[in-house]
Amino acid sequence: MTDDVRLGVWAMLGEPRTTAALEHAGFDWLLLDQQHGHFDDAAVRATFALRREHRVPVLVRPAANRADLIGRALDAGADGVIVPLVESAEEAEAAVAASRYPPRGIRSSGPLPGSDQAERPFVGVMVETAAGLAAVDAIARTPDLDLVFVGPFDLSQSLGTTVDDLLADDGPEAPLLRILDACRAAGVRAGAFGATEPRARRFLELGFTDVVAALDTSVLAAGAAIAARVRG
Ligand code: 3PY
Ligand code: MG
Repeated sequence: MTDDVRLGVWAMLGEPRTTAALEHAGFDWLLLDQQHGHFDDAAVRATFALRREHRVPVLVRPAANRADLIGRALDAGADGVIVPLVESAEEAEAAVAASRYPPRGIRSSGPLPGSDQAERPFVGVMVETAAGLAAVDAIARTPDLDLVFVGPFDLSQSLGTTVDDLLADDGPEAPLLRILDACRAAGVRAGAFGATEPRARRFLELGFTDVVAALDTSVLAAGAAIAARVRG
């Protein structure tokens, strides 16, 4: 595994204390999910309020590609965002602009302490539809974009296949290889939602670097396996 690999853990439960503990669990980054996870704004703020050491970047996935939602996540203290369902270069540019203060972007400045923490937050956009895939070269070239991130559940659904068939495909037209090529050509990072160990390994094998290796729920389930082992 190269030094450039950054393994993430994806928090869905909306549980500030459990989530804050994950910052110390050995992953390289942590994400709070406001799209499909149980993180409302209060849970996001409570999680950041519990943060003491800033060991690893903590990102937020807002519920949608909207400047108000992205601004609120950054004001709460996020080190960056991964924005869902981006389908064009214009939508990618909107996500970057929402994350930057003028003159580069349109982010509004709030007076509360902490809201100006990340001057240059990390910005990832999710390619997870057939339309996003068709536009991936232009999306990846968006100025100041850091990451293109694959959502394999939505992408496989949109392409009429399954997650495992999408992951197994390494033919000349393979969607995941197309996304990797676009990222390499543009010089941005390539990430993906692996979430289980075999899928995370497969994404790494294909060449993705910013791979989600576990969910908060799977971390808990792995700990629960101790009961079975102790019982013998
Ligand atoms: C997807 O796979 O579509 C995701 O967004 C993962 O949460
Ligand atoms: Mg998705």
